[in-house]
Amino acid sequence: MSYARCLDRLVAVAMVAVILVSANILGGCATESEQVIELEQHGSAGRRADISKEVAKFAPGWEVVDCGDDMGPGLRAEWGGRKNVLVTHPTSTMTPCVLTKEVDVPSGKRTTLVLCVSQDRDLPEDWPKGQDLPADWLLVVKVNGREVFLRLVSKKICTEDGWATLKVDLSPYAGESIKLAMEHHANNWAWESGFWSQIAIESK
Ligand SMILES: [Ca+2]
Repeated sequence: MSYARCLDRLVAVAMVAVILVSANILGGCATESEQVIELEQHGSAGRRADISKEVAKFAPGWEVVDCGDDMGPGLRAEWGGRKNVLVTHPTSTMTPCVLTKEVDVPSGKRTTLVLCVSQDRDLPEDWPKGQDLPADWLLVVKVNGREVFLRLVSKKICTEDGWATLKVDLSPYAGESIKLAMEHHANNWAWESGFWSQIAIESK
């Protein structure tokens, strides 16, 4: 959402929940429990954008529902120093954008969901100098409807290049056909765009 709209909405924001979360991460990101402050507001439902073709091109086999149309979601030829970047956005504070895929997890191998993600970093022209952009969004990964991973995607978890590599172990489901879902939730309804430079499932 735009800076002006964000300010308008932030005035109306009311805090409704504080969620303590912890998540297991393999790889180069922090593993400590995080406190995620979820701010909700009423009446913020937005319009949806159909980015199904872009998602199919970026990550074959994945489907998308409930992508909001704020901030121009879809594929960008280049963003954040990387080429071919997918942009998603929640529809509202209550309705995440969801990417899903049916996955046959092979037996006898270690299977991992590998994601490279980032958050908005485009400063508005009138943004106060020296003040960090409060850009973040909440990533939830579910297997067969059960939450197996949660992470607040923000500058804090990214490396110097501005990207975070997140890994979710799918080996416990070896030999099974699972429904994998990645939910992009809003957090604070401010700078909620999610950026994906990689969505991959690796079996070794
Ligand atoms: Ca946010």
